[in-house]
Amino acid sequence: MLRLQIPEQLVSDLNLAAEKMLSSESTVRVFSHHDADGIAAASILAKALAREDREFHLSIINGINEEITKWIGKERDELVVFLDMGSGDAERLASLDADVIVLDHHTPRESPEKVLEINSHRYGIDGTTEASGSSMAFLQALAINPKNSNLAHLSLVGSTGDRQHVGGFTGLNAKIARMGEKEGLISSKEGLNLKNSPLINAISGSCDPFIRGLSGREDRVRHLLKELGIDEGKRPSELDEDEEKRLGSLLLLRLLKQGCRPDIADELITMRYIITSLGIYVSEIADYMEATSKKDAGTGVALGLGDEEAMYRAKEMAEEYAEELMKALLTLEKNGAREMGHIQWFWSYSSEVASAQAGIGMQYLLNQEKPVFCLTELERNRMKISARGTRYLVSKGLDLAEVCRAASKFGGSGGGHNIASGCTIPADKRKEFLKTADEMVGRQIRT
Ligand SMILES: [Mn+2]
Repeated sequence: MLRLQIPEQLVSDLNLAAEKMLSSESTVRVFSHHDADGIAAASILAKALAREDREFHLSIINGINEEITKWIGKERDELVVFLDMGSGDAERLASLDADVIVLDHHTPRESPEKVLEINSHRYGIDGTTEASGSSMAFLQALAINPKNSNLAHLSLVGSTGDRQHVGGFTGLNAKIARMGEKEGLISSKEGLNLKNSPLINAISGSCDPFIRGLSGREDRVRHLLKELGIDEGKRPSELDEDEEKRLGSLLLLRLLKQGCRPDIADELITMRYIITSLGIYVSEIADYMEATSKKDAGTGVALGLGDEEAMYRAKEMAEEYAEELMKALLTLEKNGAREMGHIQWFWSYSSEVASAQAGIGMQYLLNQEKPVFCLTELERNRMKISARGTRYLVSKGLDLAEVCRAASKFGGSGGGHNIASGCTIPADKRKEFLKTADEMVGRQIRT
């Protein structure tokens, strides 16, 4: 813990939480968030508790709603831990008749006194860029037992799932990456931000970066590689320096030409972290986890715990998910988004890929001056909205968490980060919400 040089108050709060978990006479009830970060965080804490022979019961959930609080009441849980969520749910947490620990990195709001809320932001660590739910779970695991430092790679998987690796890990994440390298868990090397599969697949199957005219189009990629004189069967890691340079600069040029901001196009050459025991990129495991969060979160947790069979299943799910996402991105490439004064929006037909479609669309396909709102119809007259911006827009004042919280004015709820946020609203309030969002963003971004 000292090795990570984290604030003293944070250390003492983590120690207090560890003590509660280790001394609890009842089962530790753990809830974690339904995405790659949440699943990685859950795996980390599950492993740490199992190593201490602590009994725990884990569920992966979408958020803390009334159903969940009722459930906790019925179970008569005494000690409840929320991972990658909980900050901002003050009222619901206050109503619980249990000892509650929150390990989170989302923008905090007021929290009831009886809750031990360990949110990175409260200790001066930026939870949008420097720490994920998994980073917080990893710190907690270290407080439980320093031997858990050998879970550092899972922490990075979670942070990557929350896209905190973009531009290289910083702050707490960077410290954890160094710890992982020192322990020999991971190694890093700069390279092309593509999957390490044969180039023909790595480029045509690339959703992120989405390269206009190449992503989703095998024939054009084949043609391009032929022109460059590069063997389409080679993997990115097998390219010699000259080949990597030629291919890299060509792809970079294409990204800039399609309207990508330079800071995003630059991500094409990035630090690649490899999990040494598996020989697989951290980002690929994050993709596996993200896919399991949509299809079967239990497989994701099993993968995090080191189950080989789960790894195989998760890989299949990731391939299936990538196919669906590619289809959605090609549709967005073709149709674009509808623009209002300060925002843009589009419909997604798949709630499974909607948030990724919005995030990637924002970075690679859409107008860079306006955040995007992606709409998906849910059952029972509800609608899900995923809002995505860029670091550039945030630097100009954009705060999508504030915008999505406005959903409560329309009988919905929402929140998140300044750069990425989400909400659900009654479907018939769509126009009113978009109008409000447009006005709010207009006030936030003053040019
Ligand atoms: Mn998270």
